[in-house]
Amino acid sequence: MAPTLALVGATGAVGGVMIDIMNARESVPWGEIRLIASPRSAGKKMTVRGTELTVQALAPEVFDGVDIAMFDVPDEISAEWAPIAAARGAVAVDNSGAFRMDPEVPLVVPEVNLDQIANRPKGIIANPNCTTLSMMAALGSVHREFGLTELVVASYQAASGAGQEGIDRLQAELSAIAGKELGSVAGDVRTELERAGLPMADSPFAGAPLALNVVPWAGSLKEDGWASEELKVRNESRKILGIPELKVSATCVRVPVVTTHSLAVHATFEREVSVATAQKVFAEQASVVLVDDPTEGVFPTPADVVGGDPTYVGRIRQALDFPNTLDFFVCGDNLRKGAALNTYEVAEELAKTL
Ligand code: 2RA
Repeated sequence: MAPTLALVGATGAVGGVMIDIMNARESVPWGEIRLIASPRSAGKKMTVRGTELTVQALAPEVFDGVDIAMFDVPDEISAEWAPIAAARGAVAVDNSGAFRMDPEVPLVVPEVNLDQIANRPKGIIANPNCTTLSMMAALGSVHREFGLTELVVASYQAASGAGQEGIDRLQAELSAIAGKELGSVAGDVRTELERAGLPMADSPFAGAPLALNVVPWAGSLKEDGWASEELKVRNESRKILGIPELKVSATCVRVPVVTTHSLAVHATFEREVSVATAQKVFAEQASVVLVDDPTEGVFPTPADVVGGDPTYVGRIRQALDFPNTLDFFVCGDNLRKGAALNTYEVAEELAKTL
């Protein structure tokens, strides 16, 4: 019998992208699809693949008969409800941070460690943070070829990583400064935004303007001055790639882009590298698109790739002063492969095994 799928958090931003992804698929492996959300959204009607479905309130019984439950909800909701779904017989594929570093929960990117979906003693599979995910398909492919040993990355993270609030804030800031000659005097953007009724204290971007600016902070403060996003890149990369001792250093930066995270990657390998081989490896990886022609000024940018499923890779160079090291730039839609799409791909792969 075709498996039953539940989408928990159906009415949220990532839930909406998930429904778009299912609607765009040529075919899906599901029999019944259940949409689940908080009691506040229960009763809402949403159309999935031409059928109008009624959103059900989150409750233990809604998981009865469910084979796979995708969770796109805040950490605390996943922490409570993914185990309930698993206890009722579903495999939970969770897009929150609640289980990512749990040693009994695999952290899966299908292009890199699909085999791990079978290793799920808690009945839960985790989806990585969008910053890690945005580079992982590309990084995994060159790791297989050359053997990764060290990773230094700088992220250029979009406002939508901070949710709808982040998008709204960036749009409001851009509207408030439109047409004004700002950016040549220290503090003028901040002053103009405050004057326009956008106090920095209300911003999700660490109290700094995002318009006409870059903000070297994403996430919450952790020990020794690290931001949570930076530690996620380190810990999750190690777990996904299966290299517990991988040397990683990340600096996470927010940029005035609505959607699509980018990363500048400096990756060192065991074996000798070449740009030509790296380009071939990227080009052969199904979910990676090579956009790399320096002679023509061709490289990926968020504005050109947003809304796409693949990871886009360009600016591939052999580091001049570091042996066995490649520098490259990746862009990936943080709401698609970075969140909804990866979760859905894991669910589809699971469906083949049930
Ligand atoms: C961000 N990676 O961009 C986070 C979202 N999970 O803020």
